[in-house]
Amino acid sequence: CLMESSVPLQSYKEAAEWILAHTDQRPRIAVICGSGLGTLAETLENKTVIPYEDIPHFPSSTVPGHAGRLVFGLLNGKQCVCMQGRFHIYEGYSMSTVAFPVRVFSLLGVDTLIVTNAAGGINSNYSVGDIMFIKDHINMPGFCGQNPLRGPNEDGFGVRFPCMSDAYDQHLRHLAMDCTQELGLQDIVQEGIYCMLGGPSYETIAECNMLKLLGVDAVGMSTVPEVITGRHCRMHILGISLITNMAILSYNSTAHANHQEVLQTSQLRAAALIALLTNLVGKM
Ligand code: R1P
Repeated sequence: CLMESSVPLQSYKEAAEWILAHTDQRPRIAVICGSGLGTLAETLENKTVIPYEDIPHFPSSTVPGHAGRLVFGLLNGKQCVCMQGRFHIYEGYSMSTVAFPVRVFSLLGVDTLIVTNAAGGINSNYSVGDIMFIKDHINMPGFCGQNPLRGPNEDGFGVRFPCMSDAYDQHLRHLAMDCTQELGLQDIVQEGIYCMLGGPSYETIAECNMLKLLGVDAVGMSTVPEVITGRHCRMHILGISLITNMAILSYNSTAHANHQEVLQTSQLRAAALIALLTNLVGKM
């Protein structure tokens, strides 16, 4: 098992103070854009764009489809901050480093976190291009001790033993469901369980079948660290997986999972997701 190294409290504070000094915008909503989903940030009005490398202690994005910038601006009239690019443990970051921006957002005054990702469909009723609202997750790396809250508890952010049975806000999920009806997207919407694996190798056929047995609907390599950290500091969370490819469950399949396919599907559905989030944020 990997050891978790916790981030010093001072680093969060210095990052937040730097950001507060570089923008007048004070959003209460943060959006983490998954693989290939960063175009949402382009649609904000009155943008302030801050590259991650300018912010003290901020990690760097190393994955294609993750630009590595914070974009502040108005989405449907509401102040938001978008992470155009997230961090993953397979990049070599600890869980707490992956979730570093979430605590910084909390210090900025953010209380609602929308987390998006590209995921592989495990549920056989799903299709490529489906939008899945996450109702629960499985922290597979957590089974061997990987958790962003590992290490001394920061009482200023939250309690030592946070509850996770309500990690994904039901009210936000229902609101998002209403938006999909309004936009005529109901036929491509699902609600399910997301499982995080460490990556970067995609799942084997045996692993996919195991996840199916466990009741997993979609699998990916992200989201869980940010959600645990966000719930720890009492944020309301909406999780959205875009099903960018179907997991390979049969040894007869000739398909091969690849990041190009993931990015292509993201591009295909970017407009629908942008419409959904724009509509939703307007209702918040
Ligand atoms: C694999 O194609 C990449 O897509 C997903 C996986 O987690 C992995 O990083 O990206 P996001 O979860 O960041 O959307």
